[in-house]
Amino acid sequence: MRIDQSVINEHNQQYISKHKDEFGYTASRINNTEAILEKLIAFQIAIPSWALGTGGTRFGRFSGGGEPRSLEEKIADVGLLHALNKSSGSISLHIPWDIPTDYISIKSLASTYGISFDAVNSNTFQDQPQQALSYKYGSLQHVDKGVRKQAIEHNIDVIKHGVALGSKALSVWLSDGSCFPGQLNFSNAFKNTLESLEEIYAALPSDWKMYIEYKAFEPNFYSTTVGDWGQSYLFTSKLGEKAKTLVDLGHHLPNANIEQIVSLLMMENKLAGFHFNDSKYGDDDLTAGSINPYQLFLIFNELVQGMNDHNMSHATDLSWMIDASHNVKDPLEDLMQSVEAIKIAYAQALLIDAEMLRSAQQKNDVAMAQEILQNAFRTDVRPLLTEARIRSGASINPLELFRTAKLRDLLISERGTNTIATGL
Ligand code: RM4
Ligand code: MN
Ligand code: MN
Repeated sequence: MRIDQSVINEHNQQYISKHKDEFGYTASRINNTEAILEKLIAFQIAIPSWALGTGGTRFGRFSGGGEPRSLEEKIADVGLLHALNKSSGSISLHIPWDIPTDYISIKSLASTYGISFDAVNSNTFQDQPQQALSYKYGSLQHVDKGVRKQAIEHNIDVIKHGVALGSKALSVWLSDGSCFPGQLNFSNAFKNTLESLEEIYAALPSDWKMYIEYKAFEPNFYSTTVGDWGQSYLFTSKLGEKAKTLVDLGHHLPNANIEQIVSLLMMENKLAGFHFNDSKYGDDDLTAGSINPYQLFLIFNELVQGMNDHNMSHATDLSWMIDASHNVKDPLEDLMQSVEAIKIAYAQALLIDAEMLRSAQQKNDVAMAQEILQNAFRTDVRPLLTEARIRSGASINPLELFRTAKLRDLLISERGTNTIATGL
């Protein structure tokens, strides 16, 4: 399903004068409005192919209907999102949940929506029906060389799919670890994993990156072989320049100072990018910014400072993606909310006067440092986001348009109520 540009324009027309007032007020209070708008327009956040259906927990799943039944329909959903917000211009595939068969037609379908292919993700945390050996006791870490070889080959296969689609990175998230003390020799597991990753790394095209994602626990509950940023950093630094550490916001132990992790990874030029989500307890995969928007802002403060210090392009030098699961909300509405929250945090971070902050730090003026951060955080930047959307041909209010145009009902009538999207 596609939304006609005229529907977006007509909807925008209703709200344009209210927006002009709000934008005028906001713009009059900040100095660098045009520069911020340019950055907001360029900033795109990839959508994972496995987050377009209803998520669930081990206790149940409550589908809302109209879920995409195929890769083509997933691309159509991301296309719809992108038409509404002009900020979701790429899709990240998880193999084998989504295996393209005809690359040329999938690529050309995606391009009709203005969608490109972000990082490809391998999956060695589940067994597939025709698979010879099991990942029950791990994949790249496995004590059996045969299992490691199978997992290595899968990753190389994923790279091949990615090359055909125009992706430029492989994301590796391993569930490898152990559930009970004594089950695993930690250093052997590390060495096996490193050796396996080296083989995969050797298969990377020259302009590709390899992202190593860490996660503290789940599905293993005693140890995880890439359990934290230190372990990921150890792997990526041993592997080489193309390997970087991927931060998924939900993958830390409670109260971890993620912004400090981000700052240090950037200092070492080892930050790959993000899987955005929010959480209260563990890997809850909730909407970005829904629980702790201040943390998201503090992370963006470090990101903006770090990217500026290293002369990096905000839009393209790090990888930006959502990794969330929607148990009770419409997946597309939830994704719109995540994109909005991420861009709000980014815009607020762009308001910070880095020189003033540095001078407050230099003078140990703690109160002033807090004032500088919180003044930015408490600024309502939503009119800036709206202006950026208008200038890029998107909707003034994507969520409202999604509802008033009854887009979910249209998707349900096209696809049915009992469809299930592949993914988690
Ligand atoms: C993991 C991790 C990975 C994602 C899988 C589905 O917890 O976040 O990035 O690919 O879930
Ligand atoms: Mn993730
Ligand atoms: Mn996760």
